[in-house]
Amino acid sequence: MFDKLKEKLGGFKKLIGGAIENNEKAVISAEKPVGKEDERADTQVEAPKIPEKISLIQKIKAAVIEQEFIIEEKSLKDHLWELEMALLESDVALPVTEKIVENVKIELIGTRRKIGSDTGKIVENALRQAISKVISVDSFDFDAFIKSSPKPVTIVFVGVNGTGKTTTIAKMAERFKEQGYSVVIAAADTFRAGAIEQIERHAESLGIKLIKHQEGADPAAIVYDAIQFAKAKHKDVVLADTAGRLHTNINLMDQLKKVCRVNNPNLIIFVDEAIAGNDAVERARLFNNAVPFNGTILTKQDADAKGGAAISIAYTTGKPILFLGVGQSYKDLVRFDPNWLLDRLFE
Ligand SMILES: Nc1nc2c(ncn2[C@@H]2O[C@H](COP(=O)(O)OP(=O)(O)OP(=O)(O)O)[C@@H](O)[C@H]2O)c(=O)[nH]1
Ligand SMILES: [Mg+2]
Repeated sequence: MFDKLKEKLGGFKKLIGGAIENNEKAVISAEKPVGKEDERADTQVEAPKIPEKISLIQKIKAAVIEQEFIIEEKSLKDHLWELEMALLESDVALPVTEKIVENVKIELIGTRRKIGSDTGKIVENALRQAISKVISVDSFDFDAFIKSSPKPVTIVFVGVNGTGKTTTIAKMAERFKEQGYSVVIAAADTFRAGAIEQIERHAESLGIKLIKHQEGADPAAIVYDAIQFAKAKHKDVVLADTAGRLHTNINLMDQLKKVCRVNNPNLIIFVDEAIAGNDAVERARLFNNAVPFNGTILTKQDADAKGGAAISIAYTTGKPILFLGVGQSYKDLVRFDPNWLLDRLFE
């Protein structure tokens, strides 16, 4: 998981750490200033954004008097460009890449560092902060939301073909069961041949009630029936499977809008696969325009070395990643936590 991106960030950390150390050496070997006490006050500049230019006297004062040095943009410029390339090669979307590079600049340039401090750590912290800012969108507490919502809670899963919606519903059903909730599944993919049988097999092996109609039936009616059943039998959660569809298929997108309009679900979750990289990010944006969703689940993270979708999707849609699918078994679902991802990237 994330191996490629991890390697690239590690490379950047070394490169830029070296650049900072060279910068530090250059400052230390510079001439001593005619240091007077009152000049020190001049160097107490405010917490910098990205300063245009740092004067030689400021650098020397910081280095000699205060045993600090100031990180400058010119010593990092080439490496920041390499960071940009590395992020783009890892399928991080362009606006997200630009934001991360900008954040790294803000974190590093113009800041004062103690001479001799661990440059690797300094760069790592800057990168962590920079990436953290783009992946920590809205801190939606999924479990607290379910707990506090009137029951039944209805969740509709949407996305393009084959991304893992049905498998994710089975994983979620298992997770809800473990938390003590009763679950009903609505087999609302009546479009793809074999889809009803597929979700039926999952429901049977999980011991969960499935509401189904025949192939070709109206998916909105199936979700409606499942909600009525859940109300009558005091079930806690309704999970609605829907057919995979391309955002360009107007008829199928209209059908999905109808499912949501008729049933007014508590949550709509967009499911896509991490390995789709930038495509997943773009699809998320387009689905969100058609059926505004509350969050994303990224599947097949176990097969994705690049990590670009996980980094980009929340920032692009403004909606949080809720879970990651990390394998094909029911247990292979992890709550998404920005720190979990950052730890994987820098472990
Ligand atoms: N490695 C891996 N495979 C997964 C994961 N989630 C789903 N899959 C696999 O992806 C394939 C498609 O999964 P489905 O759940 O059928 O996908 P879907 O979105 O419901 O597909 P449609 O109904 O055709 O749109 C299956 O072979 C799953 O086992 C995951 O997290 N990791
Ligand atoms: Mg499916």
